Formats: sequence, structure tokens, C-alpha cells
Amino acid sequence: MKRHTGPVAAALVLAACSSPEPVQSPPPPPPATTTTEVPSAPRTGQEIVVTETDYRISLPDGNPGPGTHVFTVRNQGGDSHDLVIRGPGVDDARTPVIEPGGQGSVTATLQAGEYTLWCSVGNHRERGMETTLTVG
Ligand SMILES: [Cu+2]
Repeated sequence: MKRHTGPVAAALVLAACSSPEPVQSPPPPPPATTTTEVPSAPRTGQEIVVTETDYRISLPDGNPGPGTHVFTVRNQGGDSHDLVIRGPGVDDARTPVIEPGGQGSVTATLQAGEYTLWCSVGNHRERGMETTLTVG
């Protein structure tokens, strides 16, 4: 009997041993320079002064950030007014009815989203005392 040993088996062993070096992955490319929009600084907790006249509600410029805000309402009209706030998480937060020349306040915790503000006295809302406030 003749045993078959020799070159073929040796070649297989060599091939198994010479496994290729692991390919080193190239370093990740530097992050692309994108122009990210910088949001305006949140104004959480700040007073939001609302001016009411006959028959209009004026809000300050800019959007408040989410958080708890105190709305200070100044009635500069000749009629009595109030302010009601409704939106995400706020269910008709309101000031008392404010006499002409008077001031009232209401605290509301706002979330990002849109709120409706109006005056609930008489038909003032229909006469124009309604506005929207965007938060975020
Ligand atoms: Cu009113």
C-alpha cells in the first residue's frame, strides 16, 4: 500500500495559515460643513407683555420657547377685556376681566406648537380680538 502524503496537503496548510491582513478601514471623512439654523434663544420663564385695545390683541415680536411663561396683559382700550389662551397642554388659561387702563396676568406652560389667544368678553373675539402665538 502506498500512502498519499506530500505536496498537496502541505499547500493547503500553508494557504490556511496565510490569511490576508484585515483591511484597515479608512478614517471617516470629516463631517460635512452644513449651515445649521441657529434657533433663537429660548425665552422660557420670561414675561410676555400683551397689549389689548378695542378690538385688537398685540403680541411682542418673536416666538417664545417652550416653558412656563407669565402673560402680562395691559388693557389700553376703552372697554373691558380679558385674555384666554388655548393650545397644546393649555385649556383656556385666562386672566380676569381687566378694566380699561388696568393690567392682569395669567401663567401658562407652553409646548412647541400653536396657541390661540382671544378676548372672551362680549363679542370681542368676533370683532378681531383673536391672534395666534407660535411656540418653539
Ligand atoms: Cu375684549
